[in-house]
Formats: sequence, structure tokens, C-alpha cells
Amino acid sequence: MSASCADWAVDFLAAQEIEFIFGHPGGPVLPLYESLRKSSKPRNILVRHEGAGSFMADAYAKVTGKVGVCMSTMGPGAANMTIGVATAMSDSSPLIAITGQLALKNLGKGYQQETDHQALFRGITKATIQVKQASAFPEAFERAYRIAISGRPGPVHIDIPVEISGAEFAFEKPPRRILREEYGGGVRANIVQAVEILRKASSPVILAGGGVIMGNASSELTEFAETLQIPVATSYNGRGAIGEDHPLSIGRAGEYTPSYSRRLLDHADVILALGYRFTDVSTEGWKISSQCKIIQIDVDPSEIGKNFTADVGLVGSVKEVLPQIFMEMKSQNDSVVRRSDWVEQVSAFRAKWKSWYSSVENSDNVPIKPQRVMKELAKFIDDEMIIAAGAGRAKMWAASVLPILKPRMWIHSGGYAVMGYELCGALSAKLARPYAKVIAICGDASFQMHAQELATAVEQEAPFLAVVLNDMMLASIRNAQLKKYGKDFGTSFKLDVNLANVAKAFGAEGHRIEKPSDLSEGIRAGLESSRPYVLDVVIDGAEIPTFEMP
Ligand SMILES: Cc1ncc(C[n+]2csc(CCOP(=O)(O)OP(=O)(O)O)c2C)c(N)n1
Repeated sequence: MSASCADWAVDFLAAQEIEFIFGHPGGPVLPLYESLRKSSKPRNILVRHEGAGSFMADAYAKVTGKVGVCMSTMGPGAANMTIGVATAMSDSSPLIAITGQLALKNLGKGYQQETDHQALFRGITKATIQVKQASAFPEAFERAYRIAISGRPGPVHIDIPVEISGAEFAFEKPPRRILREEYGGGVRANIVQAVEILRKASSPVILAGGGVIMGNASSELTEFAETLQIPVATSYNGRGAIGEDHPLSIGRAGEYTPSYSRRLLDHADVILALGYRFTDVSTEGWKISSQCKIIQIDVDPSEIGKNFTADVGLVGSVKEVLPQIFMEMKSQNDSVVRRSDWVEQVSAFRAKWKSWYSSVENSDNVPIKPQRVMKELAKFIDDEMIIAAGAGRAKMWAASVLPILKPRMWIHSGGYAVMGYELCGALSAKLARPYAKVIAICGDASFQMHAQELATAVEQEAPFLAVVLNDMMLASIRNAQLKKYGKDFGTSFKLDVNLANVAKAFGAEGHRIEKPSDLSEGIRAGLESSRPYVLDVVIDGAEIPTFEMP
């Protein structure tokens, strides 16, 4: 078949059932834009900043499990696009970032905007591929796609010189669907050892990380935990791996978490870590006892024992390896291990903490306490609700007290903890899941990093509710200053920007909320609105997220 390389690329992405390309054009990508114009799929989403487009591609991967695609022009466009690609690298999101490039013969001559894109993307991708001739197009795209989805997923960069994307070529075959090649699973001797440890455990805990979500292993996890009666804590990225309303859920582990989950982890005698990286933020605040044994399953062998020594390591996807452990247990007639004392202790700890916390979230204070905002939001959460979050305190409140009931409903900037993500994540989630309700939880500084994408949401008819916790400062950083230096500097805004008016200027709805009694009606109206809706909530910035029961 004879086609332009750009046409072939667009057909290739459509063959992978990718619905959207998030991009912003410039000269070197115009052949690709011309092909997108002629094709019904994927749909082009014109974003106002390439960084926002790459955030949307990352969020698309997190919501759907498919590959997110973002595209930019050369030089400044490519530089802008890096932030969401780095986020995808940190969170193992499958993503393809396409950049247009100068014609090959002009490289190295110092033309306007010339940048070594491969150098730019090398440290934040699994691979970077420059297509050097038209005949190499199919191989380059198939390879990029396969690398993005295989093993531990992640972002891949493709750089396309302009004369190549526009070239006509007689391709031997039309694009074909590429499927993930699963890992084989754990070694049997290690499975037997893992079962041995689990059988003897009296206070085991499962730690579920992003690997459970990315590997679509939530039902395997839930069945395993229920049958063996093992409580489950998650990392930020693992939220929703088990419903946070499930009796065995002990919420999230690590920083800014309820004290009961940390105390339970202190008491664990066995930890079964599933796609869980034991990072600083997901281990902060709890001490693993020296007697505790760790069984770690991860698709990436380099993660086994990286931060905490694993007694047993199993390399493979959780979806494949966990059922093997289960089968081995069943073959030993040991499928149901009753741990009623431990499970009762878990529910008693949790109930005590919840009753204490409910006493601190009811405040009628003005400015509004963030705890009260979360309490009002939580009333609206069900299993159709997607929550998007970025960085800062707003994220910490949301990550600690808003329940996530299903996988892929917590769309978060994750390990990269990057500001400005939440609006983009919410927009992408709404495009990918039009029937879901979507709320972005924003800090005021974070909101202002990508507020312009509200206009994109209006254009794309993708309504969601953005709740901004507005304290006119970078509260999380200011707090760190006060703790360390006793003084703050450079962390407060002088201008009280009315973010509701900003929203209106971009074509969205906007309302400022100053009294707690107006929250509930504002949230309801925002969730029912057919346009993007911003609640600019004036909050008490002095409130520090703490979930430690006295
Ligand atoms: C892109 C980016 N720049 C800087 C930071 C460092 N940082 C983390 S939280 C934060 C302050 C966020 O302020 P705001 O969004 O108002 O939230 P708050 O902490 O006040 O709730 C900063 C500057 C970051 N995470 N991401």
C-alpha cells in the first residue's frame, strides 16, 4: 500500500484503539496534522500548552490502561512536553511522545529552534527512537509501542524529521495491532517459599502499589485478600486496587496517612508487596519490625529488594504470579487461613481512628478548614467518581481522606508529584470516561500552572468540577520553611486572584465560596453542570494535614 508516513502513523495509532492525541502543532509536525485532519481516529485534542498535553496523555493511560499519545513541534514545544513524559516515567504509564524535527540534512546547522530531542528525552523515557528513513517507519512505531506496553510499562519518544513524515512510501503491510507480551511468572521454588511464609503469618499485610493498577490485577488481589483474610494498604499509585470501603482496606501507607494504618504496619509479621516500590513517601512514618518477612512481586526485577530487603522475590506481573501463590496454597489444602484476631484488631483500630477524625472535620470556621471541604466532598463520592490530584496540601488532604472505590479512579501525578497536573488529568479522564463524574482537587498555585486548559475543556465539552483550596500561598513549602527556619520567604502570593473569575474568562463556570454552609450546594451544582465548573474555596492555609490520633 502506498501512503504517506504520517498517514501510516495515524492508522497505526488507530489500530491500537488509541482514541486521542494531545498536542500542539508547529511546522515540523504539519504532515501529521494533515493526516489527522483526514482521519476520524484518533481524535486530535488541541491543548494550550504541550506540558498539559503530556499530562493528559499520562492521565489517559492511567484511566484506560491504553497508551497515551502526545505530540509537539520541535525545540520549545518538545521542551514544554517533557513534564508529563517524566511523570509517565515515574509512574510506569505507557505513553508515546512524538516530536517533529528538522529535515535530517539540516540537523547540526544551528537552525532556529534546533534541539537534540533524543538527548532531551533520554533520561525520562524507556527509549528514544529517531526515524531516519521512510522504510523504517513501521519498525520504529511497532518497536516504540511494544517497549511502551511491555514488562514495566513506560514512555517512549519518537522523533520524526519533517521530510520523512511527509514522504510517500510503498508500505508492505497496513498497520497491525500489537499486544502486550506478558512475563512468564515467578519461579516455582520461590512460590513454595512464599506460601510457607504466608501460612505461618499471624499479622500479615498486603501492600498494593501502582503495579496492581497498571497490571489490571485488582480482582486477583481482592480475591486473595478476602480468602486469606489479609488487610491491604496501598501506595498513592495503588489507590483503588481494593475499594477503600472494603473491610480489609487499611487505606494508604506512608506520608500523611491515618495513624491506624501506620501502627498496623508496625505490627505486621509478613508483608506481601505487590507492584509496590517501597519509596520514601510510601514507607514514611512506619517501622518494619526486624522480624517481619517481605515477599515482593514485581514485573521489574530491578525493583526487588531495591529499598527494603526481600526475603522472597518473584519477578512477574501480579496478575500472573499471585494466582500461582493462591493455587499452591490451595494444593496444600490451605486456602483459607483464619486470622480473626488480626482482622478484628484492624477493624477496631480503624473504627477508633474514624471516630476521632470525624470530630475534627466538622468545623464551621471561616476561613473554611480544608478538613470541612473534604468532608463535604466525600458525601458525593461513589464508585463512578474519578478524583484527579497534583501536588501540595490539596493532594495530601484528598489522598488521605477521600475514598477511592475502584481501580483507575484516582488520577494523580504520582511519583513525580507535579503541580498543574490535576486539571489536565480531570479533562483527560472526562474525555476517556464521559459518563464518569470527575473532580480535580487543586491548590491555588497548582491550579494557576495550567488554568488555561479550562478553555480546552470547554471546547471539548468535557465538564468536570475543579475544587481549588485557595490560601494564596504554597502552603506545603511554606510549612517546611517555618519548620526548618522559623521564617517563611517567597512562598506567599500578594495578589488575591479571584479564580472563579479566571474560570469564567476561559468559558467555564466559576464561584467563590467563603462559608462552609455553601460548600455542599456548590459541589452539587458543579457535578451537575454541563460545563467545566470551578469552586474557588477560600481556606485556612494554616491548617496542617495531620492524621495522627492523639
Ligand atoms: C511543577 C512543580 N513545581 C514545584 C513543585 C514543588 N511544590 C510542591 S507543593 C508546592 C506548593 C503548592 O502550592 P498550592 O498548589 O497552592 O498547594 P498548597 O500546598 O498551598 O495546598 C510546590 C511549590 C512541584 N511539586 N511541582
